[in-house]
Amino acid sequence: MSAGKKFRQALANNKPLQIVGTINAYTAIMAKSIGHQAIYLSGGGVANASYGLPDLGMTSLNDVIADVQRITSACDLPLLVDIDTGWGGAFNIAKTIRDMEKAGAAAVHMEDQVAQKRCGHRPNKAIVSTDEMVDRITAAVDARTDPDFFIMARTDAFAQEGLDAAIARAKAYVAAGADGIFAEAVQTEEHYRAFADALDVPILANITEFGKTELWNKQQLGDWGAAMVLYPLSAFRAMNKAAETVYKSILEQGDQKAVTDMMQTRMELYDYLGYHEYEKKLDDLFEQGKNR
Ligand code: PYR
Repeated sequence: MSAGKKFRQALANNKPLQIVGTINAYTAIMAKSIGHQAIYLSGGGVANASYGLPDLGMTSLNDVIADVQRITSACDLPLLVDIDTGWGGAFNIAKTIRDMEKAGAAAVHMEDQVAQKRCGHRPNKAIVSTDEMVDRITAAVDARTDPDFFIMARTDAFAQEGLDAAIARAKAYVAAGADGIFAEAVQTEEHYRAFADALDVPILANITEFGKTELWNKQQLGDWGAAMVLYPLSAFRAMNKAAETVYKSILEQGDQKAVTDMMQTRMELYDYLGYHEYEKKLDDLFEQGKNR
């Protein structure tokens, strides 16, 4: 089954589908093992975690593809990838879609911000015209080879243009072939319901912490018409806070005894990796070698 088909099945089977950010291959394995059905690679996350950069359009297709490949090699859950603005004009966007499919992504979201983009929950975003975004979507949809590869349009228009204009844009994006709509930085039940009522494609709610949206429960969001709930950087933020605490403790205390309770143990680490099966395989291979 193609990655795109898996994503569509997960969407059909979960109302709404929770999609958790997995900043690397190991956390993707953990998310699957815990029971999640779909995972996410955040553009901001790649910039921050893999390159030490802010989410300001400084990473490229190849930067993101490298992380996509690592994750899809290790985990077969359907992966939704943030492709920012698609990284260029029509031919660049076509290449982005083909490369994402080849790298094993199941779905992407592409936004209507200008190339010099910002985090969706920050002020002073600028967006391109509806026509320009429609051209981006047309190029993306035309380029996909797997008809199930899921192409989501993200609109950042709510912050600048308000609800009605954002919905009008979303309608134009769906008419151009978008399979779903990511309504960025909308805030209330009224907003979610308005998007869901106006459109007959799945709507994504981005429940990112410390942003413009409250941490609504998936049950509420599902009742309001959201088909997908995204937690783009939740685990990453927690990992960072834990790392900060550990680094400080080692410096201040001279050892790590005070923080071992908050650490994953060696065995827990190994269990997610199937470490012991790998080791047994190695032992078996050496045994066979000896007996030859
Ligand atoms: C990000 O995490 O980068 C999003 O765009 C949601």
